[in-house]
Amino acid sequence: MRSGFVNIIGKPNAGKSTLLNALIGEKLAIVSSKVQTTRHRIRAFLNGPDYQIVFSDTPGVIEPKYKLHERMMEAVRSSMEDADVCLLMADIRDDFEELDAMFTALSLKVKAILVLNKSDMVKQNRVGEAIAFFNGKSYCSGIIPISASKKQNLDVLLDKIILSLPEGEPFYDQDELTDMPTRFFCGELIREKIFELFDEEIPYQATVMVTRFEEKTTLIKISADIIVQRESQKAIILGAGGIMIKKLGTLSRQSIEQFLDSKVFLEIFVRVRNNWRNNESHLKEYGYHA
Ligand SMILES: Nc1nc2c(ncn2[C@@H]2O[C@H](COP(=O)(O)OP(=O)(O)OP(=O)(O)O)[C@@H](O)[C@H]2O)c(=O)[nH]1
Ligand SMILES: [Mg+2]
Repeated sequence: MRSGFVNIIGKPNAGKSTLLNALIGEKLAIVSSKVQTTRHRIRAFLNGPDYQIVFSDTPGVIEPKYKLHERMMEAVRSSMEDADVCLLMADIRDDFEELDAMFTALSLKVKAILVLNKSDMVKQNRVGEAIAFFNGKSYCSGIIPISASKKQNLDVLLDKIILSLPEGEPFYDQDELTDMPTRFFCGELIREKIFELFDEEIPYQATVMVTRFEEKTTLIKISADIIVQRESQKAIILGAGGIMIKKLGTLSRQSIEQFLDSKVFLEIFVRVRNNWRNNESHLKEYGYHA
């Protein structure tokens, strides 16, 4: 039996969350075309006949600008500390020198597999160039080109991961998929719709907290707060005559219903908390623990 922690680390938007979902076969981590979508470390388990992999998706590595960013980078650091194997994830179109500088700066203490994602977007010779460039780098014990969204070459990646795992018994119950509470994922699905529906700064000024989760006989009742930093942002989320919040509510409810495989009654409130991204007690309240 092999088991261990495999943590996915890389720049924002590289496709880390898409990979987690593809490997697990469930949509657990939210995905968007915008950077800095993921804010928490998200653990998910993959069980095979003779292995258990505890994958962690993490926020993209950035230079922190405010306390929320610092929390996000703490999630990355904690993932680096308990990893048995790191998946260093890169968009294969990114600049190799820049990626190299970033991966070197991480000073990883464990084996890392370089995962070159979005290979579906480039010609074969780019893959060859990447392998030639990264081959022999000190942090790199293997290089695997994949497409997370097209699920290409994931079997090769998985085989390589399993071979790199230490021997040991499973850490978690084999019926479990994740150790995060269901209500967390419901909040995330609402946040994903905010990323989808609103441009510019709004997704970055907002967070979501599920305040009620009640399983009734025929449906699940969920209440959630969307927290923004200013009244003007609240007005944008509500939209003229409430048109945007209505749209957001419908889309969120549908995706939560799909996730929970149940009928859902969803109530959303928009609240303004000045500068919540820089306020310790607000961050804690909204689930961004130190
Ligand atoms: N063409 C292509 N697009 C991909 C692939 N994998 C992910 N994407 C897209 O890249 C974008 C970012 O994907 P995410 O999975 O959210 O990226 P991430 O690394 O988790 O991003 P952060 O959470 O912001 O750090 C989304 O629009 C995905 O659909 C891939 O293999 N090929
Ligand atoms: Mg992500």
